[in-house]
Amino acid sequence: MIDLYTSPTPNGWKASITLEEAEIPYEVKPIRLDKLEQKEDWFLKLNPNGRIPAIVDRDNDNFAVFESGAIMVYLAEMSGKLLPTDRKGRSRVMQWLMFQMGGVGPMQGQANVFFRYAPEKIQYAIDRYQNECRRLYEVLDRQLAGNEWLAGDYSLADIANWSWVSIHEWAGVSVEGLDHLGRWKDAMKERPAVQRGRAVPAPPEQRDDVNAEELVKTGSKMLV
Ligand SMILES: N[C@@H](CCC(=O)N[C@@H](CS)C(=O)NCC(=O)O)C(=O)O
Repeated sequence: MIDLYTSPTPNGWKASITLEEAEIPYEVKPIRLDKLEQKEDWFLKLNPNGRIPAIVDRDNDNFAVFESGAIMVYLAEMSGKLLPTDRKGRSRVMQWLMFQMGGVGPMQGQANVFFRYAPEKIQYAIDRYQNECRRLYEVLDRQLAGNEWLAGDYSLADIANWSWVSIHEWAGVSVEGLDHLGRWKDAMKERPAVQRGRAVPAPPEQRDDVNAEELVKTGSKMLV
């Protein structure tokens, strides 16, 4: 049994969708980012970085894992799913997972900050992060032109990148003209496990902290 500490954000969905796809039993422990629960001492013992997601593997001496990419790999290895074991296959998935961790995630995160949360509108910063994000989406689109999934069979690579691409509008980044990305996005959305994982910690309509106004307030709070 895995305890998943999470919030309704792309990095959180990476973990919940992986759990769903890998069919690993888990219990959701919602973290209210707007209440800065992720900065409390008890949580910093699980994740010294003070961010979601984090997991605790109750059946492995309560072993705690932080960083969404590391969580995904831990869960894939635990289940034997979503990450091939041959060296080339594994490397292909890791390359596209790292592409998300080092590229799409940070760039789109900064696009969110400057486009949505920053108290001052700095056009240079907005353009820089939105353009870089669009460039990364174009890389994904080219990879998907000749491949059904990003790295061989359906894998962690698809879950990680999709979790961010799925909220491109919030970052103000267009996916216009990226037809292969669009086809892949739709295929991802059709997967029942993706739908279940995307609804964690709770479907948006059941929450009072995920409307646009509250998200901007929460995002602004995290900048201090
Ligand atoms: N590199 C980390 C990033 C985690 C992260 O930035 N999480 C955000 C939500 S998507 C968060 O917890 N923000 C709260 C804060 O900054 O205090 C990962 O991939 O797990």
